[in-house]
Amino acid sequence: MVTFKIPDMTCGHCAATIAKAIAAEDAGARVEFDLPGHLVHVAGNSAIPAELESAIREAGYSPSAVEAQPARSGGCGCGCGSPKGVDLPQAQGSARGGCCI
Ligand SMILES: [Cu+2]
Repeated sequence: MVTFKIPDMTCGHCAATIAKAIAAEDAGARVEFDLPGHLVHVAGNSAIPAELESAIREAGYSPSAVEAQPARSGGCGCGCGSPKGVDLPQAQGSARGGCCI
Protein backbone atom coordinates (compact mmCIF):
# COMPACT_ATOMS: atom_id res chain seq x y z
CA MET A 1 0.00 0.00 0.00
CA VAL A 2 1.33 3.36 -0.98
CA THR A 3 -0.28 6.73 -0.37
CA PHE A 4 0.13 9.85 -2.43
CA LYS A 5 -0.77 13.35 -1.43
CA ILE A 6 -2.11 15.14 -4.50
CA PRO A 7 -3.04 18.73 -3.60
CA ASP A 8 -4.42 19.48 -7.06
CA MET A 9 -6.83 16.54 -7.01
CA THR A 10 -10.03 18.34 -6.17
CA CYS A 11 -13.02 16.58 -7.70
CA GLY A 12 -14.32 13.29 -8.99
CA HIS A 13 -13.04 14.09 -12.44
CA CYS A 14 -9.52 14.43 -11.12
CA ALA A 15 -9.92 11.16 -9.25
CA ALA A 16 -11.12 9.40 -12.40
CA THR A 17 -8.17 10.73 -14.37
CA ILE A 18 -5.75 9.58 -11.70
CA ALA A 19 -7.45 6.19 -11.41
CA LYS A 20 -6.96 5.74 -15.14
CA ALA A 21 -3.30 6.69 -14.93
CA ILE A 22 -2.77 4.20 -12.12
CA ALA A 23 -4.68 1.47 -13.96
CA ALA A 24 -2.48 2.01 -17.00
CA GLU A 25 0.54 1.43 -14.80
CA ASP A 26 -0.84 -1.40 -12.71
CA ALA A 27 -4.10 -2.84 -14.00
CA GLY A 28 -4.85 -4.83 -10.86
CA ALA A 29 -4.23 -2.09 -8.35
CA ARG A 30 -6.86 -1.24 -5.79
CA VAL A 31 -7.25 2.52 -5.57
CA GLU A 32 -8.98 4.43 -2.80
CA PHE A 33 -9.54 8.15 -2.90
CA ASP A 34 -9.80 10.58 -0.07
CA LEU A 35 -10.88 13.67 -1.95
CA PRO A 36 -11.22 16.03 1.03
CA GLY A 37 -7.78 14.96 2.21
CA HIS A 38 -6.34 15.00 -1.32
CA LEU A 39 -5.01 11.51 -0.74
CA VAL A 40 -4.86 8.43 -2.93
CA HIS A 41 -4.17 5.02 -1.47
CA VAL A 42 -2.93 2.45 -3.96
CA ALA A 43 -2.66 -1.22 -3.17
CA GLY A 44 -0.73 -2.32 -6.20
CA ASN A 45 0.43 -5.64 -7.50
CA SER A 46 3.46 -4.90 -9.55
CA ALA A 47 4.16 -1.25 -10.08
CA ILE A 48 6.69 0.39 -7.85
CA PRO A 49 5.67 3.61 -6.10
CA ALA A 50 8.01 5.78 -8.15
CA GLU A 51 6.38 4.53 -11.37
CA LEU A 52 2.91 5.22 -10.03
CA GLU A 53 4.02 8.66 -8.97
CA SER A 54 5.36 9.52 -12.40
CA ALA A 55 2.21 8.13 -14.04
CA ILE A 56 0.11 10.47 -11.90
CA ARG A 57 2.48 13.31 -12.68
CA GLU A 58 2.15 12.63 -16.40
CA ALA A 59 -1.62 12.82 -16.00
CA GLY A 60 -1.12 16.43 -14.94
CA TYR A 61 -1.08 16.26 -11.16
CA SER A 62 1.49 16.85 -8.47
CA PRO A 63 1.71 13.76 -6.29
CA SER A 64 4.09 13.28 -3.45
CA ALA A 65 4.48 9.96 -1.73
CA VAL A 66 3.38 9.97 1.88
CA GLU A 67 5.43 7.99 4.34
CA ALA A 68 3.55 4.83 5.15
CA GLN A 69 2.67 4.15 8.72
CA PRO A 70 5.30 1.88 10.18
CA ALA A 71 4.19 -1.71 10.32
CA ARG A 72 2.70 -2.72 13.60
CA SER A 73 5.31 -5.29 14.44
CA GLY A 74 6.58 -5.47 17.94
CA GLY A 75 5.85 -2.60 20.19
CA CYS A 76 3.41 -2.82 22.99
CA GLY A 77 0.30 -3.00 20.85
CA CYS A 78 -1.25 0.35 21.60
CA GLY A 79 -0.28 1.69 18.20
CA CYS A 80 1.81 4.53 19.57
CA GLY A 81 4.80 3.26 17.63
CA SER A 82 7.01 2.99 20.65
CA PRO A 83 9.63 0.37 19.90
CA LYS A 84 9.67 -2.80 21.88
CA GLY A 85 12.04 -2.70 24.76
CA VAL A 86 11.45 0.87 25.76
CA ASP A 87 11.31 0.71 29.50
CA LEU A 88 9.61 3.68 30.95
CA PRO A 89 10.34 3.79 34.67
CA GLN A 90 6.67 3.84 35.50
CA ALA A 91 6.15 0.70 33.42
CA GLN A 92 8.19 -1.41 35.76
CA GLY A 93 6.08 -4.02 37.39
CA SER A 94 3.50 -3.81 34.65
CA ALA A 95 2.92 -7.07 32.88
CA ARG A 96 2.69 -5.32 29.55
CA GLY A 97 5.70 -3.12 29.93
CA GLY A 98 6.50 -0.69 27.20
CA CYS A 99 4.56 2.51 27.01
CA CYS A 100 1.15 1.08 27.87
CA ILE A 101 0.47 0.92 31.54
CU1 LIG B 1 -11.11 17.62 -10.83
